[in-house]
Amino acid sequence: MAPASRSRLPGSDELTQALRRRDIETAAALLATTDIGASVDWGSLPPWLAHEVRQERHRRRDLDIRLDRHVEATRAQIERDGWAPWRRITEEQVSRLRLGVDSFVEEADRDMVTRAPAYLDRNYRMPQDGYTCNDFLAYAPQMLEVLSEPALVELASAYLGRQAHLQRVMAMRYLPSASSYDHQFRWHHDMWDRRLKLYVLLSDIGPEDQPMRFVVGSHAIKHSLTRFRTNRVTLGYCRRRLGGVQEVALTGKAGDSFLFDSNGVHIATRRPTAPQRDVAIVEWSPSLAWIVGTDRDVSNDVGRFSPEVRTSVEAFAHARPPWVAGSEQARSWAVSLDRPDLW
Ligand SMILES: O=C(O)CCC(=O)C(=O)O
Repeated sequence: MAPASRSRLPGSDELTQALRRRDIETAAALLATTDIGASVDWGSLPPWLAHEVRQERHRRRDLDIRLDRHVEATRAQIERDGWAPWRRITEEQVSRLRLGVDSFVEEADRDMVTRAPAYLDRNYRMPQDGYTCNDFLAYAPQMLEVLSEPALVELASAYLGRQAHLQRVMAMRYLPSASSYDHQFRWHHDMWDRRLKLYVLLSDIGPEDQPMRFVVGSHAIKHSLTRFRTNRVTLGYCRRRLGGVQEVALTGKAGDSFLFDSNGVHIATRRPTAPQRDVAIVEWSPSLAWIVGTDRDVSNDVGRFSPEVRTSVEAFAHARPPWVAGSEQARSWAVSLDRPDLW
């Protein structure tokens, strides 16, 4: 008996035709309807093609939200440049959040968990002289005030063109260090396609300190599957794809904040003589894949939010974080690559 053809394309006739023509835009539009999505045999698609459809799907705009004029200007700047400044948080918020950073760092030091940047631990110390917390709400409940600001949540959904889902609330402390060889300390994108991040400075960060730098306009690059998986990006690659490179450093006073699309190419600068640097980061995804969640019970708080904000937090509030034993998320952060139902 002849072996089954490996190139057989799945799903509805229309979708099959679109994929044969490599008309990814049409394929993605068709995939937006659940019926087709549910009947597609994704296993038989070549991975590079599935990747392209997924990228297209992530960029589809299903929502049209009218924003206040100032917020719309911020959205338009992110659309154009990949980043924009956002509002300052108060000094009181800064001091409370810094206490949250102190307490997760203390715990990471006590637990002596040292890892390369990872996704499956609640918090850990990095060999690169720094600390990461993947559940900053557990240490700083005040982050709820920051991430539930209605204008911010509306902006996130408007920018993503789909319902924004809160995905992860993080904090990082970097000590002075020359270590800059890998992970977020080299040029990278976040391997997530279109996603919005709020980046809040919790210490003053000047251009000569350890700021994050971002390649303006690089959020628009659609990386090939190989590039996406290996995440080896360089300024030369950005230059080739964009025709030039303009970098911006996210510097400012403690309390300043920024928004950026994490598909954009960025890097954490390290300097051996710079002061310790603290930031908090909030991620919103257009997809329900890999919603990290929190150990904190936020159900009462969520009940008080406006309906729009509540919708953005709901999946997060109910998710079982990957560091919890038996969590279905423990497998991998890259879950959305092979979960078309979650694109
Ligand atoms: O900590 C930084 O400055 C960079 C953070 C980063 O690379 C990221 O959020 O993906």
